[in-house]
Parts: sequence; structure tokens; C-alpha cells
Amino acid sequence: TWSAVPAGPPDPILGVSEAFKADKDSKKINLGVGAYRDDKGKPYVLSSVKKAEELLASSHPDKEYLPITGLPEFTKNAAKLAYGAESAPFASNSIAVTQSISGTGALRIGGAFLAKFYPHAKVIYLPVPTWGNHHSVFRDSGLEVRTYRYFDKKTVGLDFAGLKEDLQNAPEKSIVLFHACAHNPTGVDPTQEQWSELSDLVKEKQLFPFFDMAYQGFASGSTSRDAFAVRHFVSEGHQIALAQSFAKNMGLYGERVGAFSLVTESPEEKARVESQLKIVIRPMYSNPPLHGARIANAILSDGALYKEWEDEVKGMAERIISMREKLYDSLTDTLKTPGEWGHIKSQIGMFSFTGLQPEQCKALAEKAHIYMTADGRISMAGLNGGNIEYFAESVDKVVRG
Ligand code: PLP
Ligand code: TYF
Repeated sequence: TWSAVPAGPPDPILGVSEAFKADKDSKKINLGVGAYRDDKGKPYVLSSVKKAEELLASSHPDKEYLPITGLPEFTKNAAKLAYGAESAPFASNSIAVTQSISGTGALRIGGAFLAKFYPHAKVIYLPVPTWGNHHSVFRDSGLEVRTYRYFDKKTVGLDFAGLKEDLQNAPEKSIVLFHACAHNPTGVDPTQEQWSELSDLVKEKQLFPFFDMAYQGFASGSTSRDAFAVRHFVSEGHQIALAQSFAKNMGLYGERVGAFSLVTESPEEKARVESQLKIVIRPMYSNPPLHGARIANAILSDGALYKEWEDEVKGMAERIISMREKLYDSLTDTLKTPGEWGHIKSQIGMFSFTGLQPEQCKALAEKAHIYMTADGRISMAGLNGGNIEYFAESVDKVVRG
């Protein structure tokens, strides 16, 4: 029956983890997948999460189905975290929101809802480059995917002129995807002034802004600072779509906790939109998993746990920032590695787009047991006090050729 099914290519990011696993060298480093590691290189379960789980366990909750749109307290608190309690649509109960299978599931619900109900051309613009899965998610949701310029290889920074020109030239009312903060894979974000300009441009062209916020808190260490773009657009009157993930900022990767929301005009419109979100979700997976949403909600709804969580997010962000500084200092001061490395320090979030070429990345894997994606992206969280010098020396060697 399946003789005509061709073998598909492996996921370019998760494939790096496979190669890493197969390597038996003790010096090996995995800088592929974007998952936080502590200073010992180990996966990190947040103390706020452990406490939330203990609280939950001691209350012996049942295992009944959740409603189609998930745990109501969780979705309300998730929206509050993103939009802010003082946001007008939040305060007026006009945000349609549903729980989702983490950020990916939120993007997919959003894509499917837009494919079904967006009243204009069903075209979405994605930045170049972007998280690879964006293309597949929106294509398989039934949207036409196009791209806009984002990253300038020459300056290793934002191509703001190119970005604006491409959005200017997009048909009016197109959908445009923005990474809310900590752009994956480049680590390059617009400044607050640039976001303001983008908000004006989006308004002028009547584009529909869809924010993917997979790293709230991870960029600056502050969840409210990282929500600047989302909150600014909403305060300017944009009715946005938003995909949220709690994978990174709560370390809940495999629990698959997320939310999808749409700003609507009124509580009445919100109710209509939510009724249709249910109809989109019901044949996909019926209703979402319980445990992760309970953990996230326990943290978001308890003052002391929330405070502890905020400190832990800040701790993760700060460790990543300190690794950026150490790596920059090693390359420039200690090793005098040829080239310009300022972008290592200026880039934001989980990743650094090093500028290393595919053959250099390949050489690092083969000669130094260091694994990263072929585009030269490294997950900064894979670096720690024990391996950063070896990493810098290995980069120095491969750059010198
Ligand atoms: N969006 C971006 C930009 C990402 O980097 C990721 C990956 O972490 C996701 C969405 C979705 O991740 P998850 O489905 O694990 O929440
Ligand atoms: O870009 C990354 O590394 C993260 C993690 O299929 C990830 O977004 C990567 C690939 C994937 C799911 C998550």
C-alpha cells in the first residue's frame, strides 16, 4: 500500500540532536535545538514549576476532559501575561482565546482560523529567515505563504529598509507574521522606535498583524518588556492575532502549553469568534491536555510562585546574556579571532546567528564535536562555564582555516 511513499527529509533542527546523540566524544556540545540548559549543561526544571506540581499533586485533581478551548483560568492568565491587565481589550473582555498545543499548535489554530474566516486574500508574509516550521504550518493551514526581507547578511543586523519596502509592496490587508521578541533564528529584533514605525506602516497598509511570541521573558529577562511590540500594537488599535508558548519561559517544552488569541471589537464579537475557534479545534484534537495548563496556571495565579517564576526567567535570560559576553570577550580579546563579533553581544534571546558558513559548521561537527544548524545558528543556552572556552577556541581554529 505504501510502496509509493517517498522517504521524507529529517527536521533540520531536530536532526542536529540525532547527530549529537550518535557522537561518543566527551567534549561534544549540542548548540542545535533551542532548549535551555543550566550551567552544567543539564535540562532545567524550574523551581516554581516543581512547587506548582507539588501543590497540584497534593490537591489530587481529577482527570476530566477540559473544555475545547482549555482551562479557562489558564487562558485568561495567559492573555493577561501577554497583553497586560491594563490593556483595553483585556479589560473589556474582548480577547478571544483558546489553549493550544504549545506555540506550534497556537500557530496552527491561527492559520486554520484565518484560512477559514479571514475576509480578505488569504496570504501571509513571513520574515526571511524565520523558524522553518512557520512555512509548513501556514502552508498546511491553507494560507498562501510569501516572504519579506528581515536580516541583512552584510551588517548581520535588521534590514529595516528592505522590510519596510517589502511590506509597502505587499497587497493591502495581507497577513504579516512578526516574532514578538527574540527572533528565531537571527536574534535580531526591531528597536522600540522601529516597532512604532512598523505599527504605523501596518495601519497605513491595513495589514493584519500575527505575532508569534515563543520567548516572552527570554529576551530581556522581563516578561513585560518583551511584550512591548504586542502591547504597543494593541494600544495603537490593531486587532492582532497572537500565538503564545510556555515551552521556553516556563521550561515546559514537552508539556505542550500555549495559547492562541485574537483581539476583537466587543465581548459579543469575542463570543462569536470563540464559538468558531471551537469548531476549528474540535476535529483537530477535541480538547487540550490538562497537566501543563494546570502547572502554568498555578504559577500565573499565585503571587509568590509568580514572583519566583519571574526571577527564574530573569536568571535564564541573564545566564544567556553572560554567555554572549564571555564568548565575545574570548573571541576578540583572548583569541583575536579574525572578523567582527559584536553581533554575538547585540543579538537577543535564545539564539545567536554567528555568521559561520555551512562548511565551517560542518568542520566544527566533524573536527570538534560541536553541533549547530547549518545556517550558523547557535543556541546560546548550550554554552556554559565548562565548555565556552573550548567552543571559542574551536571557532577560532575553523575561522583561521
Ligand atoms: N515559534 C518560534 C519562533 C519558535 O522558535 C518555536 C520553537 O520553540 C515555536 C514557535 C513553537 O514552539 P513550541 O511548539 O514548542 O511552543
Ligand atoms: O528553533 C528551535 O530550536 C526551537 C525548538 O521541530 C524546536 O524552536 C525546533 C524544531 C522543532 C520544534 C521545536
